[in-house]
Amino acid sequence: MSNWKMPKVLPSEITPREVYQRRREFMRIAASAALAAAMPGGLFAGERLPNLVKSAYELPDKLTPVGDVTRYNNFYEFGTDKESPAQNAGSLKTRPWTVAVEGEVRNPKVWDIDSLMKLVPLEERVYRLRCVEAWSMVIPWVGFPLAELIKRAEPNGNAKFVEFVTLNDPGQMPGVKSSALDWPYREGLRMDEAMHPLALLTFGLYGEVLPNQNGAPVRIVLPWKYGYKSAKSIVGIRFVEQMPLTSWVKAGPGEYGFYANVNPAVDHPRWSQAKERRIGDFFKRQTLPFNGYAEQVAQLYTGMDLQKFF
Ligand SMILES: Nc1nc2c(c(=O)[nH]1)N[C@H]1C(S)=C(S)[C@@H](COP(=O)(O)O)O[C@H]1N2
Ligand SMILES: [Mo]
Repeated sequence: MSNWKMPKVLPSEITPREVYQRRREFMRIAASAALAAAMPGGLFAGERLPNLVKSAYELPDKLTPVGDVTRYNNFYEFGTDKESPAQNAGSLKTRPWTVAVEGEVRNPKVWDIDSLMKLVPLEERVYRLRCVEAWSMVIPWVGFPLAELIKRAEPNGNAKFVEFVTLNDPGQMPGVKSSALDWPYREGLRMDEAMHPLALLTFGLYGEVLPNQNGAPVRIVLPWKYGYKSAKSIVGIRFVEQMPLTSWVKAGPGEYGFYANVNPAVDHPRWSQAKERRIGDFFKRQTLPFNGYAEQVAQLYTGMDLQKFF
Protein backbone atom coordinates (compact mmCIF):
# COMPACT_ATOMS: atom_id res chain seq x y z
CA MET A 1 0.00 0.00 0.00
CA SER A 2 2.97 2.31 0.62
CA ASN A 3 3.69 3.00 -3.05
CA TRP A 4 0.10 3.96 -3.80
CA LYS A 5 -0.06 7.62 -4.82
CA MET A 6 -2.95 10.02 -4.87
CA PRO A 7 -3.93 10.73 -8.47
CA LYS A 8 -2.84 14.25 -9.40
CA VAL A 9 -6.24 15.30 -10.64
CA LEU A 10 -9.26 14.13 -8.75
CA PRO A 11 -12.45 13.63 -10.78
CA SER A 12 -14.08 16.07 -8.38
CA GLU A 13 -11.76 18.81 -9.66
CA ILE A 14 -12.49 18.39 -13.32
CA THR A 15 -16.27 17.99 -13.18
CA PRO A 16 -18.82 20.00 -11.26
CA ARG A 17 -19.38 18.42 -7.87
CA GLU A 18 -22.98 17.54 -8.64
CA VAL A 19 -22.17 15.73 -11.86
CA TYR A 20 -19.39 13.86 -10.12
CA GLN A 21 -21.67 12.79 -7.28
CA ARG A 22 -24.42 11.77 -9.64
CA ARG A 23 -21.93 9.69 -11.62
CA ARG A 24 -20.74 8.02 -8.43
CA GLU A 25 -24.32 7.30 -7.43
CA PHE A 26 -24.98 5.87 -10.88
CA MET A 27 -21.88 3.67 -10.72
CA ARG A 28 -22.86 2.44 -7.28
CA ILE A 29 -26.34 1.53 -8.55
CA ALA A 30 -24.93 -0.08 -11.70
CA ALA A 31 -22.47 -2.08 -9.60
CA SER A 32 -25.13 -3.40 -7.26
CA ALA A 33 -27.41 -4.16 -10.22
CA ALA A 34 -24.62 -6.17 -11.84
CA LEU A 35 -24.08 -7.97 -8.57
CA ALA A 36 -27.78 -8.70 -8.17
CA ALA A 37 -27.97 -10.01 -11.75
CA ALA A 38 -25.07 -12.33 -11.01
CA MET A 39 -26.83 -13.80 -7.98
CA PRO A 40 -28.88 -17.01 -8.28
CA GLY A 41 -32.65 -16.92 -8.38
CA GLY A 42 -33.14 -14.17 -10.96
CA LEU A 43 -32.85 -11.32 -8.51
CA PHE A 44 -33.40 -8.65 -11.08
CA ALA A 45 -35.38 -9.60 -14.15
CA GLY A 46 -33.64 -7.01 -16.28
CA GLU A 47 -36.73 -6.40 -18.39
CA ARG A 48 -36.99 -2.68 -19.11
CA LEU A 49 -40.40 -1.06 -18.96
CA PRO A 50 -41.11 1.02 -22.06
CA ASN A 51 -42.15 4.69 -22.29
CA LEU A 52 -41.77 5.71 -18.69
CA VAL A 53 -43.13 9.13 -17.83
CA LYS A 54 -40.79 11.05 -15.57
CA SER A 55 -42.75 11.91 -12.45
CA ALA A 56 -43.22 15.33 -10.93
CA TYR A 57 -42.67 13.73 -7.52
CA GLU A 58 -39.15 14.56 -6.39
CA LEU A 59 -37.39 13.47 -3.21
CA PRO A 60 -34.05 14.78 -1.93
CA ASP A 61 -33.29 11.36 -0.39
CA LYS A 62 -30.52 9.19 -1.77
CA LEU A 63 -31.80 6.05 -3.51
CA THR A 64 -31.32 2.68 -1.83
CA PRO A 65 -29.03 0.51 -4.00
CA VAL A 66 -30.99 -1.95 -6.13
CA GLY A 67 -29.07 -4.85 -4.57
CA ASP A 68 -30.56 -4.00 -1.18
CA VAL A 69 -34.03 -3.37 -2.61
CA THR A 70 -34.03 -6.84 -4.17
CA ARG A 71 -32.22 -8.84 -1.49
CA TYR A 72 -33.66 -7.54 1.78
CA ASN A 73 -37.38 -8.23 1.61
CA ASN A 74 -40.52 -9.09 3.48
CA PHE A 75 -42.63 -11.58 1.53
CA TYR A 76 -43.70 -14.29 3.94
CA GLU A 77 -45.11 -16.51 1.18
CA PHE A 78 -41.44 -17.16 0.36
CA GLY A 79 -40.13 -17.43 3.94
CA THR A 80 -39.76 -15.12 6.90
CA ASP A 81 -36.04 -14.31 6.64
CA LYS A 82 -35.13 -11.11 4.78
CA GLU A 83 -33.00 -13.15 2.35
CA SER A 84 -35.64 -15.83 1.73
CA PRO A 85 -37.78 -14.03 -0.89
CA ALA A 86 -34.74 -13.40 -3.13
CA GLN A 87 -33.72 -17.05 -2.77
CA ASN A 88 -37.17 -18.64 -3.18
CA ALA A 89 -39.32 -16.36 -5.32
CA GLY A 90 -37.85 -17.67 -8.57
CA SER A 91 -40.65 -20.27 -8.54
CA LEU A 92 -43.37 -17.61 -8.89
CA LYS A 93 -44.97 -17.67 -12.33
CA THR A 94 -46.08 -14.16 -13.26
CA ARG A 95 -47.70 -15.04 -16.64
CA PRO A 96 -50.50 -15.67 -17.29
CA TRP A 97 -51.80 -13.46 -14.47
CA THR A 98 -55.13 -11.81 -13.86
CA VAL A 99 -56.44 -9.29 -11.36
CA ALA A 100 -60.16 -9.56 -10.56
CA VAL A 101 -61.76 -6.18 -9.83
CA GLU A 102 -65.06 -7.00 -8.17
CA GLY A 103 -67.58 -6.34 -5.41
CA GLU A 104 -69.51 -3.09 -5.03
CA VAL A 105 -68.74 -1.70 -8.51
CA ARG A 106 -70.69 -1.04 -11.70
CA ASN A 107 -67.91 -2.39 -13.91
CA PRO A 108 -66.43 -5.57 -12.46
CA LYS A 109 -63.69 -6.93 -14.67
CA VAL A 110 -61.01 -9.59 -14.70
CA TRP A 111 -57.96 -7.77 -16.01
CA ASP A 112 -55.17 -9.51 -17.83
CA ILE A 113 -51.95 -8.15 -16.33
CA ASP A 114 -50.62 -6.99 -19.72
CA SER A 115 -53.75 -4.91 -20.44
CA LEU A 116 -53.79 -3.56 -16.91
CA MET A 117 -50.21 -2.33 -17.30
CA LYS A 118 -51.27 -0.34 -20.37
CA LEU A 119 -54.29 1.33 -18.79
CA VAL A 120 -52.47 4.67 -18.53
CA PRO A 121 -48.80 5.61 -19.09
CA LEU A 122 -46.43 4.22 -16.47
CA GLU A 123 -44.69 6.74 -14.26
CA GLU A 124 -41.54 6.51 -12.21
CA ARG A 125 -41.96 7.84 -8.67
CA VAL A 126 -39.36 7.81 -5.94
CA TYR A 127 -41.11 6.88 -2.68
CA ARG A 128 -39.85 6.02 0.77
CA LEU A 129 -40.85 2.62 2.16
CA ARG A 130 -40.88 2.36 5.97
CA CYS A 131 -41.22 -1.07 7.51
CA VAL A 132 -42.84 -1.50 10.92
CA GLU A 133 -39.55 -3.16 11.93
CA ALA A 134 -37.97 0.32 11.86
CA TRP A 135 -35.89 0.14 8.71
CA SER A 136 -36.56 2.09 5.54
CA MET A 137 -35.57 2.36 1.90
CA VAL A 138 -35.96 4.86 -0.94
CA ILE A 139 -37.05 3.23 -4.16
CA PRO A 140 -37.88 4.46 -7.67
CA TRP A 141 -41.16 2.61 -8.22
CA VAL A 142 -42.94 2.36 -11.56
CA GLY A 143 -46.71 2.37 -11.81
CA PHE A 144 -49.77 4.59 -11.93
CA PRO A 145 -52.24 5.88 -9.35
CA LEU A 146 -54.62 3.16 -8.13
CA ALA A 147 -57.33 5.80 -8.56
CA GLU A 148 -57.09 5.35 -12.35
CA LEU A 149 -58.28 1.77 -12.01
CA ILE A 150 -60.88 2.59 -9.35
CA LYS A 151 -62.44 5.32 -11.52
CA ARG A 152 -62.94 2.83 -14.35
CA ALA A 153 -64.51 0.27 -11.99
CA GLU A 154 -67.10 2.87 -10.87
CA PRO A 155 -67.62 1.94 -7.23
CA ASN A 156 -71.23 2.21 -6.06
CA GLY A 157 -72.52 3.79 -2.86
CA ASN A 158 -71.85 0.67 -0.79
CA ALA A 159 -68.13 0.69 -1.55
CA LYS A 160 -66.57 2.01 1.65
CA PHE A 161 -63.33 0.00 1.61
CA VAL A 162 -61.02 -1.73 -0.87
CA GLU A 163 -59.59 -5.15 -0.11
CA PHE A 164 -56.45 -6.49 -1.78
CA VAL A 165 -56.19 -10.25 -2.10
CA THR A 166 -52.86 -11.77 -3.08
CA LEU A 167 -51.80 -15.08 -4.59
CA ASN A 168 -52.00 -18.13 -2.32
CA ASP A 169 -50.46 -21.04 -4.20
CA PRO A 170 -48.56 -23.66 -2.17
CA GLY A 171 -47.13 -25.04 -5.43
CA GLN A 172 -45.28 -21.78 -6.10
CA MET A 173 -44.98 -20.35 -2.61
CA PRO A 174 -43.20 -22.55 -0.06
CA GLY A 175 -44.02 -20.15 2.80
CA VAL A 176 -47.82 -20.61 2.69
CA LYS A 177 -47.41 -24.13 4.08
CA SER A 178 -46.42 -22.47 7.35
CA SER A 179 -48.94 -20.74 9.56
CA ALA A 180 -46.89 -17.55 9.89
CA LEU A 181 -49.95 -15.65 8.63
CA ASP A 182 -53.49 -16.37 7.53
CA TRP A 183 -53.30 -16.85 3.73
CA PRO A 184 -53.99 -15.39 1.31
CA TYR A 185 -52.22 -12.24 2.48
CA ARG A 186 -54.94 -9.61 2.64
CA GLU A 187 -54.73 -5.86 2.97
CA GLY A 188 -57.15 -3.02 2.66
CA LEU A 189 -57.77 0.70 2.53
CA ARG A 190 -60.61 3.10 3.13
CA MET A 191 -61.98 4.41 -0.20
CA ASP A 192 -60.58 7.92 0.21
CA GLU A 193 -57.13 6.50 0.99
CA ALA A 194 -57.30 4.24 -2.06
CA MET A 195 -58.24 7.23 -4.24
CA HIS A 196 -55.32 9.35 -2.99
CA PRO A 197 -52.88 10.15 -5.81
CA LEU A 198 -49.94 8.80 -3.77
CA ALA A 199 -51.47 5.29 -3.69
CA LEU A 200 -49.55 3.61 -6.51
CA LEU A 201 -50.46 0.46 -8.41
CA THR A 202 -46.93 -0.72 -9.02
CA PHE A 203 -45.45 -2.87 -11.80
CA GLY A 204 -41.75 -2.11 -11.60
CA LEU A 205 -38.79 -0.56 -9.86
CA TYR A 206 -35.57 1.02 -11.11
CA GLY A 207 -37.14 1.17 -14.58
CA GLU A 208 -37.62 -2.59 -14.86
CA VAL A 209 -40.44 -5.04 -14.20
CA LEU A 210 -40.79 -5.95 -10.51
CA PRO A 211 -38.46 -8.72 -9.41
CA ASN A 212 -40.61 -11.56 -8.02
CA GLN A 213 -39.43 -10.95 -4.47
CA ASN A 214 -40.72 -7.37 -4.66
CA GLY A 215 -44.25 -8.44 -5.54
CA ALA A 216 -44.38 -9.25 -9.25
CA PRO A 217 -46.30 -8.77 -11.38
CA VAL A 218 -48.30 -6.13 -9.52
CA ARG A 219 -48.35 -4.71 -5.99
CA ILE A 220 -49.51 -1.66 -4.11
CA VAL A 221 -47.17 0.99 -2.73
CA LEU A 222 -48.45 3.37 -0.03
CA PRO A 223 -45.57 5.59 1.03
CA TRP A 224 -47.24 7.12 4.10
CA LYS A 225 -48.05 3.75 5.66
CA TYR A 226 -45.98 0.95 7.12
CA GLY A 227 -44.73 -1.49 4.50
CA TYR A 228 -47.17 -4.25 5.39
CA LYS A 229 -50.03 -2.28 3.81
CA SER A 230 -48.28 -2.55 0.43
CA ALA A 231 -49.64 -5.94 -0.64
CA LYS A 232 -47.56 -7.91 -3.16
CA SER A 233 -48.56 -10.16 -6.06
CA ILE A 234 -52.18 -9.06 -6.10
CA VAL A 235 -54.85 -11.22 -7.76
CA GLY A 236 -57.98 -9.46 -6.51
CA ILE A 237 -59.19 -5.94 -5.73
CA ARG A 238 -62.56 -6.05 -3.98
CA PHE A 239 -64.83 -3.16 -3.11
CA VAL A 240 -66.64 -3.84 0.14
CA GLU A 241 -68.86 -2.16 2.69
CA GLN A 242 -67.17 -3.39 5.90
CA MET A 243 -63.58 -2.75 6.96
CA PRO A 244 -61.67 -5.85 5.77
CA LEU A 245 -59.97 -8.05 8.36
CA THR A 246 -56.38 -7.93 7.14
CA SER A 247 -53.78 -10.67 7.68
CA TRP A 248 -51.64 -8.63 10.07
CA VAL A 249 -54.56 -7.33 12.12
CA LYS A 250 -55.78 -10.92 12.43
CA ALA A 251 -52.30 -12.10 13.47
CA GLY A 252 -51.86 -9.41 16.14
CA PRO A 253 -54.60 -6.81 16.59
CA GLY A 254 -52.67 -5.13 19.43
CA GLU A 255 -49.53 -4.82 17.29
CA TYR A 256 -50.75 -4.08 13.79
CA GLY A 257 -53.54 -1.67 13.00
CA PHE A 258 -55.74 -1.33 9.94
CA TYR A 259 -54.56 2.23 9.28
CA ALA A 260 -50.83 1.64 9.86
CA ASN A 261 -49.95 5.26 9.16
CA VAL A 262 -46.27 5.84 9.89
CA ASN A 263 -46.38 7.53 13.29
CA PRO A 264 -43.28 8.17 15.43
CA ALA A 265 -45.58 8.99 18.38
CA VAL A 266 -47.26 5.58 18.50
CA ASP A 267 -44.88 2.75 19.41
CA HIS A 268 -45.26 -0.83 18.38
CA PRO A 269 -45.87 -2.62 21.72
CA ARG A 270 -42.49 -4.36 21.47
CA TRP A 271 -40.32 -1.51 20.12
CA SER A 272 -40.20 2.22 19.47
CA GLN A 273 -41.27 3.72 16.16
CA ALA A 274 -39.56 7.08 16.82
CA LYS A 275 -36.47 6.29 14.73
CA GLU A 276 -35.58 4.25 11.70
CA ARG A 277 -32.47 2.95 10.01
CA ARG A 278 -32.28 3.75 6.34
CA ILE A 279 -30.81 0.61 4.78
CA GLY A 280 -27.18 1.40 3.99
CA ASP A 281 -26.88 4.10 6.69
CA PHE A 282 -25.00 3.63 9.92
CA PHE A 283 -26.89 6.13 12.05
CA LYS A 284 -30.58 6.02 12.74
CA ARG A 285 -32.73 8.95 11.74
CA GLN A 286 -35.85 10.49 13.18
CA THR A 287 -39.03 9.00 11.70
CA LEU A 288 -41.37 11.59 10.21
CA PRO A 289 -45.15 11.60 10.72
CA PHE A 290 -46.79 9.89 7.75
CA ASN A 291 -43.25 8.97 6.64
CA GLY A 292 -42.72 12.56 5.47
CA TYR A 293 -45.94 12.76 3.45
CA ALA A 294 -48.03 14.61 6.07
CA GLU A 295 -48.55 17.62 3.84
CA GLN A 296 -50.22 15.41 1.23
CA VAL A 297 -52.19 12.95 3.38
CA ALA A 298 -52.76 14.29 6.91
CA GLN A 299 -56.13 15.77 5.92
CA LEU A 300 -57.45 12.24 5.32
CA TYR A 301 -57.33 11.71 9.08
CA THR A 302 -58.50 15.00 10.59
CA GLY A 303 -60.61 14.41 13.67
CA MET A 304 -59.37 10.83 14.12
CA ASP A 305 -57.59 9.75 17.29
CA LEU A 306 -54.39 8.35 15.77
CA GLN A 307 -53.39 6.69 19.06
CA LYS A 308 -56.56 4.62 18.84
CA PHE A 309 -56.71 4.15 15.08
CA PHE A 310 -53.06 3.11 14.58
N1 LIG B 1 -48.21 -10.71 -0.25
C1 LIG B 1 -47.38 -10.09 0.63
N2 LIG B 1 -47.22 -8.76 0.52
C2 LIG B 1 -46.39 -8.11 1.38
C3 LIG B 1 -45.72 -8.80 2.43
C4 LIG B 1 -45.92 -10.22 2.51
O1 LIG B 1 -45.37 -10.91 3.38
N3 LIG B 1 -46.76 -10.82 1.59
N4 LIG B 1 -44.92 -8.10 3.30
C5 LIG B 1 -45.17 -6.65 3.45
C6 LIG B 1 -44.16 -5.96 4.23
S1 LIG B 1 -44.17 -6.22 5.91
C7 LIG B 1 -43.29 -5.05 3.67
S2 LIG B 1 -42.22 -4.15 4.62
C8 LIG B 1 -43.23 -4.87 2.20
C9 LIG B 1 -41.80 -5.07 1.72
O2 LIG B 1 -41.66 -4.76 0.36
P1 LIG B 1 -40.26 -4.97 -0.35
O3 LIG B 1 -39.73 -6.32 0.01
O4 LIG B 1 -40.49 -4.81 -1.82
O5 LIG B 1 -39.34 -3.90 0.16
O6 LIG B 1 -44.07 -5.75 1.50
C10 LIG B 1 -45.36 -5.97 2.10
N5 LIG B 1 -46.21 -6.76 1.22
MO1 LIG C 1 -42.84 -4.44 6.83
